[in-house]
Amino acid sequence: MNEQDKVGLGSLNELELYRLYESLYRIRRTEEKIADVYPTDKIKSPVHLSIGQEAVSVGVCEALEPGDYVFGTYRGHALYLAKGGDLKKMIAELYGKVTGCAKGKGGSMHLVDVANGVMGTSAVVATTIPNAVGYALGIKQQNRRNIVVSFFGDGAIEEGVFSESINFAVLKNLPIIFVCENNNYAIHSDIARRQSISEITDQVKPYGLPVRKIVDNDIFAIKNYVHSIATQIRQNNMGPVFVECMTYRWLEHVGPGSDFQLGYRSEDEAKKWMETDQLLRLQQYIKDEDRLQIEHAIDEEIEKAFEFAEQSPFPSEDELYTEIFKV
Ligand SMILES: Cc1ncc(C[n+]2csc(CCOP(=O)(O)OP(=O)(O)O)c2C)c(N)n1
Ligand SMILES: [Mg+2]
Repeated sequence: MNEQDKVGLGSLNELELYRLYESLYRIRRTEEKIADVYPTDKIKSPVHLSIGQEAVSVGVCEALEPGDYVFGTYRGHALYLAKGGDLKKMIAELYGKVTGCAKGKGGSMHLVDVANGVMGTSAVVATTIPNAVGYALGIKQQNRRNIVVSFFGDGAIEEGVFSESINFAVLKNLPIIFVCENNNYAIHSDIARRQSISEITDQVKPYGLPVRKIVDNDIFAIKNYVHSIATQIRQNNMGPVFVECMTYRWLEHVGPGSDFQLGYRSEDEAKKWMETDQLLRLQQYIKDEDRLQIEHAIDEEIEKAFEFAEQSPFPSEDELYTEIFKV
């Protein structure tokens, strides 16, 4: 066991460790199955896969309480599942079926499971950041002890609404954690080509909140840090916090394949990050017998979710004009 693992594992009990593994495994296998099925055209929306990045959603969500809330992005399968979102409803949503979590009207980029605190994901970069801040304001006004986590990519900090939202959250001392999943790219653009100050924490610090950068996709560091700040926020002695999690997308920006042929990044760069695979890292700490049992149960859960989606009907015509907002 290396030093980093000794420190990280030191604060986790066996149940917590197993939960991390289960969640990582569920997300990885679900997305691999999505990638397999995608070419059949049964999945009716574009898919932005998180393979390689799962540790961020899992590390954060395992540090939260069931009554906490998350808001995310179009790369949202991992977050939805990590927060306990219903797997069957997610797959049905991807298939465009009426049993989907958004009645088949939103697809992969618009996942929601309010009962489990997944408040929504959106195709438009940075749009759920102000939603999350507004929700945190509501919680504070109601004197509730829950917290909100806003997830977004490194590209989202380039939207004006990010600055407005973070400023307001600090000003009002809101119970929110901003989690930036920094995979170094916005579609095919490297952050070094987009930003004069490429250290995101240096850009965010002047807003007047604690900032922390966590390197290497380190799931133990993410969980332990988020748990400690969530506790402090709940005790009402800390306002917003910004956490930057360094991670890496293994597959293409959108779709199930790889994209090294495009030339904007190298396979060698990806290989280095693949060595930080948190699923493999955790495997060494789970007894083989237990691991096989966990994996078997989750494989079955995933099969059933795809069967459910296959067998569900598409929305009927009556659904065309429901859930429509008119100004
Ligand atoms: C407001 C807006 N501008 C541009 C786009 C096109 N777009 C889709 S994804 C993306 C990159 C975002 O990168 P990042 O926030 O780092 O997320 P990642 O895809 O890396 O997870 C862009 C520019 C969009 N969807 N919304
Ligand atoms: Mg990115």
